[in-house]
Amino acid sequence: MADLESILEEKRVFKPSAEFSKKANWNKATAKAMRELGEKSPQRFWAKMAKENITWMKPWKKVLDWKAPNAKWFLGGKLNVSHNCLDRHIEGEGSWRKNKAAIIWEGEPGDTRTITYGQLHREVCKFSNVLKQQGVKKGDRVVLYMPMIPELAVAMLACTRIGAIHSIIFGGFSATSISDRVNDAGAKIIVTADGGFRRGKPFGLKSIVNEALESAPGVKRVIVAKRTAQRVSMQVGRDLWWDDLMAEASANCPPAEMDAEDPLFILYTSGTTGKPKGILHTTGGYLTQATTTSKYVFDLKDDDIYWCTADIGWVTGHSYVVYGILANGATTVMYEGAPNSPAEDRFWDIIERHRITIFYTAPTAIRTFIRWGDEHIKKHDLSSLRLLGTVGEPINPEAWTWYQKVIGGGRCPIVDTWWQTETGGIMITSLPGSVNTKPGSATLPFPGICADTVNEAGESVSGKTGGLLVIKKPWPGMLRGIWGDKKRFRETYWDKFKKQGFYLAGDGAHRDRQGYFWIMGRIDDVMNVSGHRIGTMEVESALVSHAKVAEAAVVGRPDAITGTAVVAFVTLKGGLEGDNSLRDALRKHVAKEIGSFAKPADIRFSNALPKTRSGKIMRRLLRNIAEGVDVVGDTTTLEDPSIIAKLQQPETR
Ligand code: 7RM
Repeated sequence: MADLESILEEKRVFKPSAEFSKKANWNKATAKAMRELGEKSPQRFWAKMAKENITWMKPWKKVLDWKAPNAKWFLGGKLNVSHNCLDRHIEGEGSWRKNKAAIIWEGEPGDTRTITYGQLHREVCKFSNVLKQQGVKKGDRVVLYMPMIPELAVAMLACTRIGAIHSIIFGGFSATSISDRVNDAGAKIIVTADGGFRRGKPFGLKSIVNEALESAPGVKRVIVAKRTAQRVSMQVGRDLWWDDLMAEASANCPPAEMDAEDPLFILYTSGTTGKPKGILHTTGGYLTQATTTSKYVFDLKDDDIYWCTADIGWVTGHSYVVYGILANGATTVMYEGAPNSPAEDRFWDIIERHRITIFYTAPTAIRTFIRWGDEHIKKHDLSSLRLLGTVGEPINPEAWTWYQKVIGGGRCPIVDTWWQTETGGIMITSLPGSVNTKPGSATLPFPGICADTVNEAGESVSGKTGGLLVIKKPWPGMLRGIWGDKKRFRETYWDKFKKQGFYLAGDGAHRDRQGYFWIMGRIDDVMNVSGHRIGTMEVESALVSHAKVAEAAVVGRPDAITGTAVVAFVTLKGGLEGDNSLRDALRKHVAKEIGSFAKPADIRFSNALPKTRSGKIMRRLLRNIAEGVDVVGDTTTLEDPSIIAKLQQPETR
């Protein structure tokens, strides 16, 4: 890697080494050819990828059917996701992978399991039969609420094997969040575990499911995997143990022949209202994009040991812990717990012991490692690493260069990957063997992806001011809708540029003279806290559901570690006074309603909020106040301008 230019940080350019380029799955010449093909004809590019990277039971008849906002990819094509992730690696040409590690799992207490492709196939077939026995049919929704244990991957793959639609709920979500999602999806079955381990302690999951099910009467079955051996209460006739069911299950379960456009999974994500959106993905297009991007962005080779630190409960875990990686026949590492358990060097210890070659994590984690200090890293041999990746939020150039130097030893290319739950797979990224990188830029669209920055009129813009990030042409992994809400799907993503048929990503970005993308963050009322999307409205609804709260306004404030910190302005019901114990109670309440990760860092009480005469809260002003900077811009529309000064007073803190 050569540091070509310096002085101005933004101007630094890092070139992939000749050696890396030569061996890369796409070298400079192929990458160039693929980029050209993708520009000339995205359909031809993706058809080529679908043919080369996916095993189809029946070929498709037509690549794309596009009537904005509805896309169908690979029409008439038949395939099965678990067949692509498992069967094709243990039979025929790929059969040598039967005894290759599919998953290397490490529990937080230090226990490890290595599961070969042959073993994973057998477990998945058995659990497919368990699901069938419990009455699960093609198209049924199965909710998975589990810790980071191999059973989660087994359950996902089993769903795909029989054509059931999984909806994974991250293990940090509360009972209320579970029942909302279960009811929205109309799920009749939940797969969970007794609990998991985090920071040296067991936490409960089944107990939270029990609470959730009081408000989700549609659920008739709960399957419980054993992880912590803590005592749990099981409801007779409804709840069954994973191990008991697996002991009886046959290991013979042929994969169902699924249509390319059959639903594959739903994943709930935050939007600008209090109600999360069930993002729907389908089979053929999603798998094509997840598999293709895994192969060329992470440059996956058969001898790689790849580790993505994301929880499977987020989209990154779906696409880049499980589907995209296993479809390539690669070895994926799964870690159950926290990065500082038992000590701050846990990740580096894992990398050293498992000889990890590719490491994919989030900027918020990188900033945390910087704060913890380099001494934890120096203790370990990280020379096995050859490629690094980031995802989830913009990475500041200082964190990027630290990552490049201290973790990558100056020798590993960094792929900064921009994408969303909605896009299914990576959209803007460097290709490690062919794209020069600049710290802080996600660089260029992946071949076959037509991304741009535009003004309000939908015209391309370049230069520092930037514009709205849009995707101008359909792509295979794109969401096919919001579960049960066609109107919201159109309104959220498509109405803004209806005439042009562009997808509105909800991010601002600018492009530099080389066409590199610099993502500037969300333009809507969605906060990005540690790479997790949380709607301001979601937190507000949670706060207002507390008996003492009259009104709440939530904004994000830049934070050195988490990217954004949640700041809540709260007005209390008649005559009540706010104090620290109420702050605590409200934080706990938000944790209960949504999950710990959504807890406000800062709660400020006030007897009024800044509103326009029409009653709209002026968040722009609250953002200034939360940041402790002067309130700038127009305040003439405020109903009561004296509120600003009151909110700035220290006693409201
Ligand atoms: C994969 C994921 C999506 C939002 C997205 C952005 C932000 C993600 C990057 C990024 C700058 C990146 N899905 N984002 N990756 N911003 N550079 N490389 O995170 O649905 O949970 O979030 O995350 O704002 O719109 S997500």
